Amino acid sequence: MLADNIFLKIIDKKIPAKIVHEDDLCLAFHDIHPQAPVHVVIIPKKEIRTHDDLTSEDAVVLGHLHLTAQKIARQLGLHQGYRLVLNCKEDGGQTVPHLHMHLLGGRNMGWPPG
Ligand code: IU
Repeated sequence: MLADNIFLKIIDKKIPAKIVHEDDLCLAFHDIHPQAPVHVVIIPKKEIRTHDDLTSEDAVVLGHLHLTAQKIARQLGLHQGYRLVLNCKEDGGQTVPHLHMHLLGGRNMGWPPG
Protein backbone atom coordinates (compact mmCIF):
# COMPACT_ATOMS: atom_id res chain seq x y z
CA MET A 1 0.00 0.00 0.00
CA LEU A 2 1.47 3.36 -1.01
CA ALA A 3 1.62 6.09 1.64
CA ASP A 4 0.08 9.58 1.33
CA ASN A 5 1.34 11.84 -1.42
CA ILE A 6 3.75 13.90 0.65
CA PHE A 7 5.44 15.21 -2.50
CA LEU A 8 2.38 17.32 -3.32
CA LYS A 9 2.91 19.03 0.04
CA ILE A 10 6.56 19.66 -0.87
CA ILE A 11 5.44 21.18 -4.22
CA ASP A 12 2.98 23.41 -2.33
CA LYS A 13 5.74 24.35 0.20
CA LYS A 14 3.56 23.04 3.02
CA ILE A 15 6.46 20.93 4.24
CA PRO A 16 10.12 21.91 3.84
CA ALA A 17 12.68 20.33 1.52
CA LYS A 18 16.20 21.23 0.42
CA ILE A 19 15.28 22.32 -3.08
CA VAL A 20 18.03 22.24 -5.73
CA HIS A 21 15.93 23.10 -8.78
CA GLU A 22 12.45 24.36 -9.59
CA ASP A 23 10.72 25.36 -12.80
CA ASP A 24 7.21 25.28 -14.27
CA LEU A 25 7.25 21.52 -14.85
CA CYS A 26 9.29 20.01 -12.03
CA LEU A 27 10.87 20.29 -8.61
CA ALA A 28 14.09 18.65 -7.37
CA PHE A 29 15.25 18.31 -3.76
CA HIS A 30 17.79 16.39 -1.68
CA ASP A 31 16.42 13.07 -0.42
CA ILE A 32 15.91 13.02 3.37
CA HIS A 33 17.49 9.54 3.56
CA PRO A 34 20.36 9.75 1.07
CA GLN A 35 21.60 6.44 -0.36
CA ALA A 36 24.71 8.02 -1.92
CA PRO A 37 26.81 11.18 -1.38
CA VAL A 38 24.47 12.86 -3.88
CA HIS A 39 20.82 11.75 -3.80
CA VAL A 40 18.31 14.09 -5.38
CA VAL A 41 14.63 13.36 -6.03
CA ILE A 42 13.13 14.92 -9.16
CA ILE A 43 9.35 15.12 -9.41
CA PRO A 44 6.86 16.46 -11.96
CA LYS A 45 4.51 19.18 -10.71
CA LYS A 46 1.71 17.41 -12.57
CA GLU A 47 0.06 14.79 -10.36
CA ILE A 48 1.12 11.43 -11.84
CA ARG A 49 0.96 8.56 -9.36
CA THR A 50 3.29 6.01 -10.90
CA HIS A 51 5.32 5.27 -14.03
CA ASP A 52 2.50 2.90 -14.98
CA ASP A 53 0.09 5.87 -15.17
CA LEU A 54 2.11 7.76 -17.79
CA THR A 55 0.40 8.48 -21.11
CA SER A 56 1.67 9.92 -24.39
CA GLU A 57 0.56 13.33 -23.09
CA ASP A 58 3.31 13.10 -20.46
CA ALA A 59 6.17 12.65 -22.93
CA VAL A 60 7.32 16.27 -22.60
CA VAL A 61 7.26 16.14 -18.79
CA LEU A 62 9.13 12.84 -18.73
CA GLY A 63 11.78 14.13 -21.13
CA HIS A 64 12.08 17.24 -18.99
CA LEU A 65 12.76 15.16 -15.87
CA HIS A 66 15.66 13.46 -17.66
CA LEU A 67 17.14 16.71 -18.97
CA THR A 68 16.78 18.27 -15.51
CA ALA A 69 18.59 15.28 -13.98
CA GLN A 70 21.45 15.80 -16.46
CA LYS A 71 21.62 19.51 -15.57
CA ILE A 72 21.64 18.88 -11.81
CA ALA A 73 24.26 16.12 -12.18
CA ARG A 74 26.54 18.60 -13.95
CA GLN A 75 25.86 21.32 -11.36
CA LEU A 76 26.66 18.93 -8.52
CA GLY A 77 29.88 17.76 -10.16
CA LEU A 78 28.92 14.18 -11.04
CA HIS A 79 31.39 14.15 -13.94
CA GLN A 80 32.24 10.47 -13.41
CA GLY A 81 28.64 9.42 -13.88
CA TYR A 82 25.46 8.86 -11.98
CA ARG A 83 22.47 6.57 -11.75
CA LEU A 84 18.81 7.39 -12.40
CA VAL A 85 16.26 5.16 -10.65
CA LEU A 86 12.51 5.18 -11.05
CA ASN A 87 10.66 2.79 -8.74
CA CYS A 88 7.18 1.75 -9.89
CA LYS A 89 4.52 0.50 -7.48
CA GLU A 90 4.98 -2.09 -4.74
CA ASP A 91 7.30 -4.57 -6.45
CA GLY A 92 9.40 -1.72 -7.78
CA GLY A 93 9.92 -0.37 -4.26
CA GLN A 94 7.84 2.81 -4.69
CA THR A 95 6.75 4.25 -1.34
CA VAL A 96 5.46 7.71 -2.29
CA PRO A 97 2.52 7.72 -4.75
CA HIS A 98 3.83 10.54 -6.94
CA LEU A 99 6.12 9.76 -9.90
CA HIS A 100 9.74 10.56 -9.01
CA MET A 101 13.19 9.99 -10.38
CA HIS A 102 16.16 9.37 -8.08
CA LEU A 103 19.49 10.92 -9.13
CA LEU A 104 22.30 9.10 -7.30
CA GLY A 105 26.01 9.79 -7.54
CA GLY A 106 29.29 10.45 -5.84
CA ARG A 107 30.19 6.77 -5.43
CA ASN A 108 30.48 3.68 -7.59
CA MET A 109 27.07 1.99 -7.94
CA GLY A 110 26.66 -1.76 -7.64
CA TRP A 111 24.80 -4.01 -10.06
CA PRO A 112 22.40 -5.77 -9.93
CA PRO A 113 20.29 -3.54 -7.67
CA GLY A 114 18.58 -5.17 -4.68
P1 IU B 1 10.62 5.58 -3.47
O1 IU B 1 11.13 5.37 -4.88
O2 IU B 1 9.14 5.86 -3.42
O3 IU B 1 11.03 4.50 -2.53
O4 IU B 1 11.37 6.88 -2.96
C1 IU B 1 10.84 7.80 -2.10
C2 IU B 1 12.00 8.63 -1.61
O5 IU B 1 11.52 9.82 -1.08
C3 IU B 1 12.84 7.94 -0.54
O6 IU B 1 14.18 7.86 -0.97
C4 IU B 1 12.66 8.85 0.66
O7 IU B 1 13.81 8.94 1.45
C5 IU B 1 12.32 10.18 -0.01
N1 IU B 1 11.57 11.10 0.81
C6 IU B 1 12.01 12.41 0.96
O8 IU B 1 13.04 12.80 0.44
N2 IU B 1 11.26 13.26 1.70
C7 IU B 1 10.11 12.89 2.32
O9 IU B 1 9.47 13.71 2.99
C8 IU B 1 9.69 11.52 2.13
C9 IU B 1 10.41 10.66 1.38
I1 IU B 1 7.98 10.79 3.05
